[in-house]
Amino acid sequence: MLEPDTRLIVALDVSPDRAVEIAETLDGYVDGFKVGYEVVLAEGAAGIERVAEVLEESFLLVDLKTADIPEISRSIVERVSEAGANAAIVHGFVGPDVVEECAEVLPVFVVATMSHPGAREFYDRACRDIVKACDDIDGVVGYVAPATRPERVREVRKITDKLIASPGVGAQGAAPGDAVRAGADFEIVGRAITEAHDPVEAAKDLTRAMRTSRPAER
Ligand code: O7M
Repeated sequence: MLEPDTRLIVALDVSPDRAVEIAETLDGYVDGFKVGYEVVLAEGAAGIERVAEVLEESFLLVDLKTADIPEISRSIVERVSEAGANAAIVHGFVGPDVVEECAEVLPVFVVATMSHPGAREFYDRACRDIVKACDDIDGVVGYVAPATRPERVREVRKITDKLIASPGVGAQGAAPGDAVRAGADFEIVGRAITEAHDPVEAAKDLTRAMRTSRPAER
C-alpha cells in the first residue's frame, strides 16, 4: 500500500471540496495524498472521510503533526484511523513513547526534522537521535525529512531502511527529484500542484521529473 511508484504525494492543503475534487482526479496517477488542518478544521473527521471515500488506488496520509502526551496522541490517531487514513504523521521530538503508542494504532511516519529555515535552530540537532530512537518501533513505516535540505535526507537514509517522504518541492524551493536522489522514497508536493492551472498536468510533469531521478544506493 505504501510502496513507492510515481514517488509523488500530493499535499491537499485546500478546502474539503477542492481536496475531494483533486483526489478524485489524481487517484492512481500519484502514490498518495496528504490532508491536514485545512480539511480537518473545516469539517472535522468527516473531511478526512470524504477524501478517503474517493480514493481507490492512492493512499491517504493524515498529517496533524501529532505532538501530545502518549494517551492523547493515541486517541487522535485512533480518530484519524477510523476516518479512513492509511498512515498518520507524528512529530519525532516528543519522544519514542508517543511514537510507539501511535504506531500501535496505524502506520506512522515520524517527522525527523522540517523543511523551513527555522528548523535549523532546534529540530536539525535532534534529527539523527529521533531516527535512531524510533527505528526499532513496529509500526513506524517511515520518516519525514526535508527536500529543501537534501543533506538531512542523506543523514536519515544512512540510519534507516524505512521509507522517507520529503516535503519542500516547488513552492519552498527544492527541485523535483532532489530528495529522491538523496535517498527519499516520496516527495510531498502541495501548492505546485493545487495552485497549478492544470493540477493533472503539473502532477504528470513532476512524476516525469522524479522518474528520471536515480534513487540513492541503500
Ligand atoms: O508544497 P507546499 O510547500 O505547498 O506544501 C508542503 C506540504 O508539506 C505542506 O502540507 C506542509 O505541511 C508539509 N510539510 C512541510 O512543508 N515541511 C515539513 O517539514 C513537513 C511537512 C509535512 O508534510 O510533514 C508531515
